[in-house]
Amino acid sequence: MFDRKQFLKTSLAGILPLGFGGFASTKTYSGKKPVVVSTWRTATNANQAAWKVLSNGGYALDAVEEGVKVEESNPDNSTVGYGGRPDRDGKVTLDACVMDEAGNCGSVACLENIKHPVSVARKIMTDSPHAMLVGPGAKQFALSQGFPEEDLLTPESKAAWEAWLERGDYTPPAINIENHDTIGMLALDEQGRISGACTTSGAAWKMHGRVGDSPIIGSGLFIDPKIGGAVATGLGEEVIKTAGSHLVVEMMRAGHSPSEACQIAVERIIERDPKNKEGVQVAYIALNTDGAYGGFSIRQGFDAVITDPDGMRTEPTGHLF
Ligand code: SD4
Repeated sequence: MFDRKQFLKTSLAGILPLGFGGFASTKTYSGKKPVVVSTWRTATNANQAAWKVLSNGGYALDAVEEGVKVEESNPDNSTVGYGGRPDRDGKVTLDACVMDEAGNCGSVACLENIKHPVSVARKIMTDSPHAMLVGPGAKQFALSQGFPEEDLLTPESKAAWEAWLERGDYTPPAINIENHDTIGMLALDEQGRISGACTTSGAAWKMHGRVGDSPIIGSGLFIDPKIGGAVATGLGEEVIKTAGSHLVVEMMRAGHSPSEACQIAVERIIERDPKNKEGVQVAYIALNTDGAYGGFSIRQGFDAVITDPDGMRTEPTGHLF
């Protein structure tokens, strides 16, 4: 369960450093395995696809890839893959990454015309000497690996972009459940291997070439083989400025539960710039190598989908505001 009690105990402390558990805590936090956790309540189909892999004794990395691909293919998800909202020039540009149980990673940013950036990211990890490819070079690599070139701008996305052009207002909308469901996913398989994936079309109407946190290892996603993993969603610029997912994992290493660690990373965003109290949403989910999971968000409205041997459920996380 998300540590709501712990949150209530500590939320009144506002943004002061957290003392519970202590940095030298020897507490252990354990859950069940296999388990898959993903961002936003919209991710039930994705969780189901991941669970199919995990419940058959499959590999965590296969589970997260299969899981997030469901949303990459879903034209109704306007923030991921096919059907993702374009940038201000009308181009759909995608960001994604993966990390495995050994801390290997692959990442792709500003990729156009390829429906499954998460699979391109995995190929970069396994079949290239690099960790990250961007833009035309990433596309060239994807095509060389046999990924088909596709138009990802759906008629709905095109219409939404055209309506936005009429307004011509460049203020990025506050990211929350009403307008955002980037998918981040963490899985621990039966053999105890932990992996993660994150994939998004980023902020709608962004400047062409804008890259968010989602493909940045340590910001949008981080896995430490011995500790666990974390993944972020929300306003990527703020996640990047605080290297959020890495911070969450390091706080788990320091002895905090997954929810406590996520809360610390959320509070860091407000500490760094108190103006982020107004309108900014960032949320983290975390999973440790014992199967304990948790999450925390700046504001209300964020939740996560969890599937483990007890079944699938959606749980809201603690939040600051
Ligand atoms: C980004 N973090 O590109 C992503 C957006 C997001 O739900 O998570 N949306 O900034």
